[in-house]
Amino acid sequence: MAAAAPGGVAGLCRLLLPLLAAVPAAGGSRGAVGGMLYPRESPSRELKELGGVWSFRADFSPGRAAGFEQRWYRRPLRETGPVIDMPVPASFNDITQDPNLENYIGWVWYEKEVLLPQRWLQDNLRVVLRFGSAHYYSVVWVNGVQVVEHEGGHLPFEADISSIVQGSPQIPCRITVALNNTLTPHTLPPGSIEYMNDRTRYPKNYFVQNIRFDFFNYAGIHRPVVLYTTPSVYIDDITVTTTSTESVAKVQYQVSVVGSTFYSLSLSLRDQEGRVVATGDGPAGVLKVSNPNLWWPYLMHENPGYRYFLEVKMQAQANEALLEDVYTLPVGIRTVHVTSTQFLINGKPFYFHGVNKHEDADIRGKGLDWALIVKDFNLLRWLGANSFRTSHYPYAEEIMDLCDAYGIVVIDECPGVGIKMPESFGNKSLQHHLVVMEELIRRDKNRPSVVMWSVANEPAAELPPAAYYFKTLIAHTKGLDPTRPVTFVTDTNYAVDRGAPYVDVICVNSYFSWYHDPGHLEVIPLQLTAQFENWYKTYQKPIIQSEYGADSVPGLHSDPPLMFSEEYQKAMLREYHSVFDKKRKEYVIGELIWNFADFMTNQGTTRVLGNKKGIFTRQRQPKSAAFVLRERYWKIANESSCLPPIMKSHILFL
Ligand code: GCB
Repeated sequence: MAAAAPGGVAGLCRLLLPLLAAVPAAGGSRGAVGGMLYPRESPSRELKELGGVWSFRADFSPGRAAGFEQRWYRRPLRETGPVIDMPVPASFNDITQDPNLENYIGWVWYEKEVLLPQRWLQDNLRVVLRFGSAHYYSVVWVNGVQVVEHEGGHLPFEADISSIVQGSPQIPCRITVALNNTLTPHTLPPGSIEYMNDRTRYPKNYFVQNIRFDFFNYAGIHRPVVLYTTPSVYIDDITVTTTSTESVAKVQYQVSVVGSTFYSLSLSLRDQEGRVVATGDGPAGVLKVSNPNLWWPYLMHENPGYRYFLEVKMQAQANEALLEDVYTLPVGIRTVHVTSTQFLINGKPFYFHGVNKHEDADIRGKGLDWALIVKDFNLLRWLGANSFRTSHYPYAEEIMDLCDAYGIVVIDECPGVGIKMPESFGNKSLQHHLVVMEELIRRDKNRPSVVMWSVANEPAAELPPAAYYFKTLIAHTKGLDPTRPVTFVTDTNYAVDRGAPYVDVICVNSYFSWYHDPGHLEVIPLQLTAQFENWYKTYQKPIIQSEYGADSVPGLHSDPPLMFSEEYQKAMLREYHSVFDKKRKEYVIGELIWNFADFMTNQGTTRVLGNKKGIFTRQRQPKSAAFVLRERYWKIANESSCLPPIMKSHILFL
């Protein structure tokens, strides 16, 4: 951040912190209230997408407070000053040529005017405004009335706006969003503002945003914004868990309804041919499916990602009208178990051969982009990858849907990345972290692709408060979802890691021959073997190599291999792989390359227009390492799966 902001950090924090503390309406530490079902059309629900061009203004005023002081939300944004066009969804940083906007810190304002269909304005109908995500702290008004605020940049939030739009049917519905990307020691991820007071070196009121994570802190409305309707009595949440033997599966369900206590519920589970395979009624029960088609990971079965469809129908009497709500949830039947040496999906050993990703691309930053999403899934399948970790924050629901559908297994990570400062282990941070896990599990609990929660990446787990912090956080996560294992990803030495006792699977990152002993590929076998043996001897838990990698600048060649060349990246892979091949016969249950694609970071002396550890470039072209990995992943898949050869060749030509 290079902008001088009179009022600087004090002004920003005065503005941000009172807002975080004062209104516990949605964010803060109040806990996740109600359901957060993905908005889907149904006979009783309509949906209107609000993507496109929105009006936008960054508040460059001293202290960044003009928008609140002048109440920009009360009038159309164009009436309170100049506006520019801003795409939604997208990060705002890379859209213009203005370096001040690229590196902006503080409040930005978005606005969209929408016309609602007349039929949405009747009684007994609920109109909901939903954001897939907006980074980092959001305050939302409709027609000048505040409807929701939310802390956290990667999870959805919504507001019932019926009373506002139904009270003023003449005017278009004006949606105003104020968004603040400031990170503090208590946000997730954490950060801090540093105010540079040395007037001989910095201008007045100069400050920088410090972060301890390695990706650009893109900000904006990153995921779809939609308006959707439900009846005023509606299905608020559905929770499904599954168990199975070979011949019969049990789908346990729980449905919550809001708006009335007098309602009836009927459920039917259909297979992919549309045949009803089980029915039920009431808010909780068990559906039995004989000869179930299980949900299998990609390359583990010829029909991966099999999903049934659970249609939930609610009927209620309200104001002398019969209201009906229908919601259909995809359901995958599968089980997950962890032993001291294995990760079992449907009782069979599963080996994670996959990647770590980022939501990141040219121009759009972290904004959802369908072309990129589908391209990435094609590359994953081309590679023979069966899994990824959502490093280092929850990914879009649209991405998770495709993981469910294609059978790509997910380690679902929350934004607990860069937790390094002692104050980020305090009660305030912990309370917020608990809420984030509630929001994440509420969103993703029904996804068969999600097989494990990751509560953090590379925290300072050696610090004394880390013990209580992770004990509490992991216990809370298990309480919310007893069906999935929990981990966090560590780079702390096995002997001093205070969080590791509480995880089910050890996920360890290491960069031998890169950050340690740079240039010395020959140390890898010894150091990596010792790493695995030390962790296993200490904990007797299965281990995933959750990161390993080397930067390579595409087109840079060197033989013998030197750092940053494509050859070095390949050679590093081969050294790691030879150790994985020995240890996967014992207790190593996975390998996830860092990283799937090059991605943007803050500027620094070790970053060349971002992090270059991708096996694909940022534009998704393969580097040499991608071919090495592809050969390996297909070999592992062929050894361990029972796919018919025709299926394999079909997939190869995706
Ligand atoms: C890590 C981090 C990841 C970084 C990577 C690197 O350990 O978990 O976020 O990008 O190393 O390339 O430095």
